[in-house]
Amino acid sequence: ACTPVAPGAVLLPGLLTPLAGALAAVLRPLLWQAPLRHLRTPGGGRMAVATSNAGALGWLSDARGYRYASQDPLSGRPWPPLPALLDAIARAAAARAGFPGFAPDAVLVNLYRPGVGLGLHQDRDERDAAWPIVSASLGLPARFRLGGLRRDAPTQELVLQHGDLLVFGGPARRCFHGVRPLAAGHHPWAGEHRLNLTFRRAG
Ligand code: MD5
Ligand code: FE
Repeated sequence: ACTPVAPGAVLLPGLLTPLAGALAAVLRPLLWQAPLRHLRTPGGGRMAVATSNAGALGWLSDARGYRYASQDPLSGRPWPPLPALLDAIARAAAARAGFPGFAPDAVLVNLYRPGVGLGLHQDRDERDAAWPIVSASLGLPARFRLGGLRRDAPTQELVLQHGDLLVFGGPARRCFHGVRPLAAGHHPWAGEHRLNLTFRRAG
């Protein structure tokens, strides 16, 4: 199924479920090389979501602001390469949603625990917003909020489940969005966690 949830946003439900074991095998060494961490925000806070990256570029937040960088500030080394399996998943999802030729150069890994959410925001640190963002959800379900081009526009909610892929292109690429604080739960693949992978063409 290829379900449009808003103009430019396409849900591919459950597509990753059969790949969960293979995904665990590529994510484990990746997160060992570039561990999940709670970044500082420009306002002086600490992100509730823990993040890491793979690929030529990685998304960072610190006192200086938001940006993409080619090195992990924790190690001073390049981010781990984008595993071939992840690259293939992102390209296939984008193609199915109408974006052939998508070549991600960054995957941002987001780890949520019960009580942790992500406030409404836009993704605008990437060079060319003509490329979509591909989002993969694993582990505990999340109530995802999709709004409009203005922060005060009404939002719709959809539940993202383990294995779901969501492609944001076209008008949806610039929409405000967020994640409600996770409900407590246990997932056989992820324990008390939700893992979200967002594939981007950042540079
Ligand atoms: C998540 N992560 O579930 C989401 C999935 C982030 C983030 O929001 O910035 O890491 S990505 C959702 C997304 C990307 C681009 C556009 C839109 C949603 N949208 O228009 O709704 O952890
Ligand atoms: Fe976002």
